[in-house]
Amino acid sequence: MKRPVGITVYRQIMDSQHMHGDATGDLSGLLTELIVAGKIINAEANMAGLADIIGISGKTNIQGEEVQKLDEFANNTIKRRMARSGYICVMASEEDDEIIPVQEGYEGKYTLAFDPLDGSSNIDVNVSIGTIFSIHRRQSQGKQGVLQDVLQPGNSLVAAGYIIYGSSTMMVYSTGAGVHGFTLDPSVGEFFLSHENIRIPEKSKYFSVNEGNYHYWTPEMREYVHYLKEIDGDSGRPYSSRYIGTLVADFHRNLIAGGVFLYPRDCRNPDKPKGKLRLLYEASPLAFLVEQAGGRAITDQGQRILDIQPQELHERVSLIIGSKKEVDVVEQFLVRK
Ligand code: AHM
Ligand code: MG
Repeated sequence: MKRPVGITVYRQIMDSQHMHGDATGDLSGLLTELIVAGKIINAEANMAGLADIIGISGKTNIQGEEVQKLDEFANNTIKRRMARSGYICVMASEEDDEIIPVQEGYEGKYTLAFDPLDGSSNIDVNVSIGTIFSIHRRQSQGKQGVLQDVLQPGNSLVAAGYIIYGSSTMMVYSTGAGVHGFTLDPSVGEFFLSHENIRIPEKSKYFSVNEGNYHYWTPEMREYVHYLKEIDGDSGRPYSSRYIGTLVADFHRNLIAGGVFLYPRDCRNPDKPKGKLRLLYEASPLAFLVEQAGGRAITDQGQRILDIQPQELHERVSLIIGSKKEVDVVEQFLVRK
């Protein structure tokens, strides 16, 4: 049978490293470690449906332990691999309250923030899930990294991306020179370049939002979504709705097919309206990717996501992200007030 001949993700990473004369190879090494972690998580995700019948199949994991929940497994896999990689000085994960130190003697010059398994509510129902990551250069001088090293805005990201475990497994990343997508060929265990220099369509007719929250939104947001559903052939309305409930999957769909994803602030608590998604390892890396692909990402107050200076590790933010012209329209509704 014919095998795909193509550029592997490793080749692409090495090629972009060679374009930077001063590169030491650390970023390439870091991305390579993440890819290995992604492959391990992918293999486990493929077994997710078997977890409950593990007794029947007689399977235990490699340490002979009881099988862990998939999100815990993903978190532990990344932490263990990265703690001794030598490329990072500190980590932050959605699953850990505090920053995660690396092993002594292995401190490197980057930082890593990640959501080990985004879309956890979709794990048990066979819907796409994914790992999202953000890489910054360290700022502190000491041995171990500190909180300030991970509290950096998206505009100083060195690299960001995700691995999506779906109908096929893909890795999408950027080091600031375009966005590239690679598809895993499970028969050879290799990611091959399948989507070179991804450009998000400028316009589209799709929107992704949890409309169940409609009555908790601001009037501007309600007006906008109402507008999308009105009939107006000239502007292509009504738009079609697509909502998976896994940020990385909704984002990926819109990145390829065009569209706008919205998770506005929730006014259930009117004194302190908040977004749901996290800045450091959800909004910021995807904002970096979307801008690299020609799209936009803002808050529901019109601020560019990449310009937000994080104040805390698990800070939440509202997110409007996707095709440039679609985000422009949302912005017009927001500033109408
Ligand atoms: P998680 O990190 O616990 O999986 O939560 C984040 C997820 C996102 O992937 C998704 O966009 C959002 O929560 C869906 O939220 P809702 O169920 O409120 O629509
Ligand atoms: Mg998440």
